[in-house]
Amino acid sequence: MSRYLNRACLSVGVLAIVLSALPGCKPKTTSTAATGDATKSYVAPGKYDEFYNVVSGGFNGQIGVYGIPSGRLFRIVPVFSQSPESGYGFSEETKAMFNTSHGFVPWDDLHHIALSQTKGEHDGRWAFANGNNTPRLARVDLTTFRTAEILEIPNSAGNHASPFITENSEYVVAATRFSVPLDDQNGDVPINTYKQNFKGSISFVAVDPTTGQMNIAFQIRTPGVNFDLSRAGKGKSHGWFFFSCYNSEKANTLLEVNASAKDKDFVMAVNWKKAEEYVKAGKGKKQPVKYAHNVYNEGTHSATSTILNEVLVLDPSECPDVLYLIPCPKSPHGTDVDPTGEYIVASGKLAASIPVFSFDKIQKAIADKAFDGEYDGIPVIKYEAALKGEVVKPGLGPLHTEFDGKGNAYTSMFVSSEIVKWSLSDLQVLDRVPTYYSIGHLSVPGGPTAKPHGKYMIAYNKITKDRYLPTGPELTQSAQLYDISGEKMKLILDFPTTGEPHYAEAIPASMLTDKQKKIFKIEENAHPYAAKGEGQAKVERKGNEVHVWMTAIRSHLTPDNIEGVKLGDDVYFHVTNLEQDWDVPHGFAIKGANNAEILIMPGETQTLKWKADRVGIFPFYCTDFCSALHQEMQGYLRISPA
Ligand code: CUK
Ligand code: CUA
Repeated sequence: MSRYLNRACLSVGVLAIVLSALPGCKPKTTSTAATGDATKSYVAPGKYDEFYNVVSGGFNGQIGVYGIPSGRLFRIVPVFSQSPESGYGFSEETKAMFNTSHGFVPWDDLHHIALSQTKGEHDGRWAFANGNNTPRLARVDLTTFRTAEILEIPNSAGNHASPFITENSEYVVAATRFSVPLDDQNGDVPINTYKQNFKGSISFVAVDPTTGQMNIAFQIRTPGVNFDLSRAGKGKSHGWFFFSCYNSEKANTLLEVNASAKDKDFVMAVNWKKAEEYVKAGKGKKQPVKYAHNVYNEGTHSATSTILNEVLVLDPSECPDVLYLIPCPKSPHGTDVDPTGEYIVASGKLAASIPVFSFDKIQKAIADKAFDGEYDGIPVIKYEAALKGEVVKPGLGPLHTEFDGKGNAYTSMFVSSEIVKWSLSDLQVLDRVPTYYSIGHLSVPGGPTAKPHGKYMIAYNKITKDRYLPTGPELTQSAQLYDISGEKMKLILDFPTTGEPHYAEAIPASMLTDKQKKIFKIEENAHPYAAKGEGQAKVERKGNEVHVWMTAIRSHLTPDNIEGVKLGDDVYFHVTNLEQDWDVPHGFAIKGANNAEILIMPGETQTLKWKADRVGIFPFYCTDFCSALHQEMQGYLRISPA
């Protein structure tokens, strides 16, 4: 039981409450109370889903791509994890994606998705994702569903409050979950000197509007609180970010008694437009620090990794009017902004209340200096001065809120295992439905944008228990689909998911389907070892390296008899897929190589490296069924004594 809960990124304090709320944690008998018309999730054979659901995989480091309303899984996109299936992270071209300032790190904990936006609406270009452990950000290209870029985040110790995005994708943010001595401080300090030595930091990562490439525009150094989650303002609040922060006590051990000693933690409001002005005025200091920036190039079909050496840091004590704090009930988790940008919904997960702050009131409170003192030099806005009101009797353990664009909000309740629908205008609860069990995030298609699509809502639950055929102690994860088109929310489908989904976004299928048929033209292939026709296939020796320029086309690999390789040689199989039909990959594997396979998309070149460590004959073959003569796509490598 505790294993399941520890897995969720909810702090330990909530454990006690959950354990008491789920007596003995016995599975509830399956309820049909909220069940709606299951045919609404039915997508007939051969028909397309209405939405793509881009779902974080949590500890599997991947993104799952599902169809809504069917719940069918289409793709696993490896982001922060190697994929022996595609060769991502194993091929010579993609290994560099896992480079960091401290070496090769082929795993991370991926919690959140942010789809790119233009004018507050999805634009279908990129999906951003955070690496929670080794602080990193990734960008996935939605025309290929492949990871295009990974950026390491310096001055961070866990990139949880990330990658939330502004309404024109100007920035994604990356704020540190753990406060630590930052990179330019001496890190070798007693842990109990947290209060003096531990700091936080927020990175504003600029997104190139044409290429999507990320670069850290500036960082803001902050007091040593723990940043949990964030949302950008939109519409009237565009120019601001809102972060939930816990551990305002700055305790170095987060037993409940310490971390939640105070009644209130904070929402931090960050005026990033103002911060930009300070940057323009030359306020920031360049701090020497090392971090990796890895980019996959679609011309050379290869990733390159660059180690960057400095970052611009703003000190808030020299930049007034950028940071403000708003008190928020115990250990706020989610902080979400409604489609108009006026309401900021925070959730104190150890509380049974959902405070709704008003952007207009926050602005007025700042103008009137309606402050309740300072916290590390940052003005604390009076709770009542910022508050529109609290949702009346919402339930227990509020976490995350999404919106339907019709004036309603939907908040996940981890402890009471339900979703509560409430009205943004009068904060009255309108409906509630159970989830099975203990929901974390929820997702409404377009829910975090200015124009939600409504219609469906997906719950990503933290505890599976009795919902599916058990598969040993490791159960599948449990997502649930609700129809929210009417007044009452109705459960219409359970579907299993992989990894541990946290956040997800959904986007209308029509925005992406036509973009998928991208063809990498063979004549534009700029890979240094591309064989652009069978006539260019060859075997070339350079010292103890053997480079095989190989081509794959239905239905042969060329060359298919390779001799002259000696024991101890490094053999590079550079396989170019000559196909120009967009959906015909070939695969490549060789007997006994201590590597993976590679999958090569049409027009691309990928390289599998193998040190010849045994004398003999080694068959190789195409691993991906490609035609009636797929089985005939094979050949032999001969390794002779040195
Ligand atoms: S978190 Cu997992 S349930 Cu990491 Cu966004 Cu809230
Ligand atoms: Cu090529 Cu199978």
